[in-house]
Amino acid sequence: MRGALVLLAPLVGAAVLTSRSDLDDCPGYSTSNIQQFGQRLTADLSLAGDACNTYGSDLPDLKLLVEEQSEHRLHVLIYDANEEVYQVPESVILRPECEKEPKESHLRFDYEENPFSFRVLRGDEVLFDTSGTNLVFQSQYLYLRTWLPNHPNLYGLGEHSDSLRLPTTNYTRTMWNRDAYGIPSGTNLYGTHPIYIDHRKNGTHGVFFLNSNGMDIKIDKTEDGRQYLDYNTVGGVLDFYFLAGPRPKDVSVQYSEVVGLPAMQSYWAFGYHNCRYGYQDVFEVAEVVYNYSRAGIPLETMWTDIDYMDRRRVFTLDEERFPLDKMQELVSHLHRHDQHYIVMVDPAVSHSGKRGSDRGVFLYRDHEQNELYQGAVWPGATVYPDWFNPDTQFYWNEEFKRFFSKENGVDIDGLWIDMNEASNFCPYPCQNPAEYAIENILPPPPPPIRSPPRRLPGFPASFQPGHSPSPSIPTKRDNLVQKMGNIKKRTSEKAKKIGLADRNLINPAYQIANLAGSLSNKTIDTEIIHAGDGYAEYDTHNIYGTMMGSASRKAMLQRRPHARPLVITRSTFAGAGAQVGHWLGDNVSQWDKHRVSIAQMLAFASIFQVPMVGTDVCGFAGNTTEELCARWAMLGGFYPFFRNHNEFGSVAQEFYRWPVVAQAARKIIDIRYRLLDYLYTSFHRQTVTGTPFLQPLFYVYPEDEKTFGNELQFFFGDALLISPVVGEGEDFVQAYFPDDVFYDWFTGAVVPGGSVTLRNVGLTDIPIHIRGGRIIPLRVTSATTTTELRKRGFELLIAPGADGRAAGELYLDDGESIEARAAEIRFEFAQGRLKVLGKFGYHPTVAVEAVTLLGQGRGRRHVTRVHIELTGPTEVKL
Ligand code: MIG
Repeated sequence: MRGALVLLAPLVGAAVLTSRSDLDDCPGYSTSNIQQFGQRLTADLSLAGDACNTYGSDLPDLKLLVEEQSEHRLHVLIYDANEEVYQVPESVILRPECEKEPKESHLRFDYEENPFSFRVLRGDEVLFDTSGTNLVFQSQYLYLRTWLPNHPNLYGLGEHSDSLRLPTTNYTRTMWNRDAYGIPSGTNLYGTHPIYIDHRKNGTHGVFFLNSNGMDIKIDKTEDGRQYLDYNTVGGVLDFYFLAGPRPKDVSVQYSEVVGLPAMQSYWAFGYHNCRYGYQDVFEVAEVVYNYSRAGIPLETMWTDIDYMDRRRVFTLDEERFPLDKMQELVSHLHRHDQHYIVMVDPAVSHSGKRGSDRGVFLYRDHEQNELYQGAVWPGATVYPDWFNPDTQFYWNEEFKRFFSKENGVDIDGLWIDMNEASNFCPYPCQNPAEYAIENILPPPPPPIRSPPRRLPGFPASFQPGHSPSPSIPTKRDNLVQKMGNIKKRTSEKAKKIGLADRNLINPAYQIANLAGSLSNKTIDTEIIHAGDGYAEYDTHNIYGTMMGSASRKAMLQRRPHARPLVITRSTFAGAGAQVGHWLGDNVSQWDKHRVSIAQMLAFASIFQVPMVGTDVCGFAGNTTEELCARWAMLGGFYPFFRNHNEFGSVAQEFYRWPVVAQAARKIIDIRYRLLDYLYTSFHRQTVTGTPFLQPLFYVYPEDEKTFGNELQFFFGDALLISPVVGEGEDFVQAYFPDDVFYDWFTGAVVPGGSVTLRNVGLTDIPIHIRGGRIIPLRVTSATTTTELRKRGFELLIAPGADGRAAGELYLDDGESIEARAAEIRFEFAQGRLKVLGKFGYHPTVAVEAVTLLGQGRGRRHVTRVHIELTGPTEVKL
């Protein structure tokens, strides 16, 4: 019978194969040698009967390790006794330590010995319960099921474009990073974040499954109506972190203690960014910069896509369209105007264009034969850096140093990395990537350079019509890159946790529901073995993008050692936020993608600890419309990462293209910039405490059931409730206001609690409400750049709560240094008195110039002119 199942595997597909009955025959494990000392329990688990070998061979001997790591974190690890099975390397996720003397744990581990099953409880409440199902631990398949209460409120398990609160029947979340053009719902997208939070009225908890193998997490009910969630993964070990909560934001903080706190960003990074794929030449890029300034829309950062590259090869310039001298003039123009510049880098390096001496740092198909692995992407046949090779960082640093050199290269301020799932256009088995590229990828020769350039006042003469192009300085291909060290031989005989031998690394019997088909299709072959310890791509595919992110962050750091690097990546794994920000990939210029961006942003910022996040404003694929682009501009003003980006060939959508969109953009950038220190302060708090600064409503009102399914409104910082218009042709919002005091941002009016229809929301409007009890630091006026903005004085907006009190914070530093001197100021308001407290390690050049007090009556707002220096504690009577 079982043999038949294995034979059927490739034909039937994953969905049918995991029916319980197939696994019911598996014997489970029996427990022995149980030892408990202090906060730690260990035991041996032995296969309790005949192997069922469903999708590989059952491992006879396992070990159990349970640690109460802190009062709110329980670690449960089930691994192979020989420690051969792959585990996510510590270099990617440094494991948290146990607290030396933890307080008594809020979580309790409870288990059955034979067959082994376990439960995790908080008080009397069962949070996780594997009883009645036998866990399966095979060479290429692991299975574990937990029972859940009916109608659970589950969130997380990204990256996906489904509802924020996950469906609970017939739902599969597949984790296998994929170049997911169009971000279809119900499919695996670019990143892997196997954490869910389970929100119940009497408390919230989180479950993080630390595993990077391909997996299906299934949420469904049994035939007799029992709710479950199960894990089906093709490798790795069963490594769980249970996070006790009890509030949603506690779970987020506790998760940050496992995967790391997110990276702080520079002040300018929160400015407005413009990008598009398909700018033809450096003149067109300059023209866009010019048009923004002419339209009076503050442009903080200009971006360039792969268009700048010579035949789309990384670390090269198209010498005709993006010659170095012009690129340098463009960058200095931007810098002189306090603007910034970012370009894209892809991981895949052109096979023919690569530097000969650095071959050692790419992936090999066959180390012995010295044969490189090749795929096919934009530049044709390509090779891929092997981030496990210790020399790769050196290579990457040198490429960055040379190509992005301030003196001789393109002096970028931030970095955009793409295609790092990794993407490979050539389907498996990619026999002849070069031929595939010629037939399917390589574009026809591009049109001649567009001339003459347009008149661009403010740009150097060489950008103006009538100027004859000077011969460009060729990009040097010199011998900066030293001979790379010889590739290290695979040393898996000694190293542990690298991966079992003798597996089918291409077609495991259990097929996850990867939309791209087999594991290796449209990516790097999963049988490729990495340098160094010899990890298989089969196990490490989902961390490729994150490893590129951290290598790129380091490479940016060695160019500018003191500045916080802005690295925006497409592919992420759990914990990536400590190094990078994320844009949500190739969305579509459609209303449903505009709408789902809210849930996607919240999942990344609030749950996954990747708070520097945003989706392509106005939409990437397809053609946007004036209405959609205006609405998206207003919503994008509240994305932490605010960037307009568009696909090659789609109608132009820079904010100045339509009068209404331009007006919307000016208005929302004005509001965002006045709020920029509030954003910066809230974001900073997340980077030091893990407290999410963007929050779904249930994070703030965890007891209000009406908030649990709300995914269209959100808190921006803990004081502002944003309620965007989400439908085409609509000028209203069906909003919900929890039982609290909320003031209208524009009028100061108090809104009643409950479900409210907000009407007459024009294309240049977005409802913003201030939560009572908070003080928001504002700049008195906005500015055209964030550098200018920092010269504006402050205004404190006081929104008293029902008790008449309010409090707020302001974090200040130089805006870019990694080790910055800082001020952490707290404002407290009660009975007409404002106190300024805190640490004053950084002195801004400006003071608080105004205080606005919102009243409880309709539209009451009282402005007092003041002069409060933010250099030490003080108290003011208003
Ligand atoms: O195969 O660089 O998601 O933002 O414009 C497409 C071109 C490659 C995908 C990215 C998109 C970018 C595009 N890239």
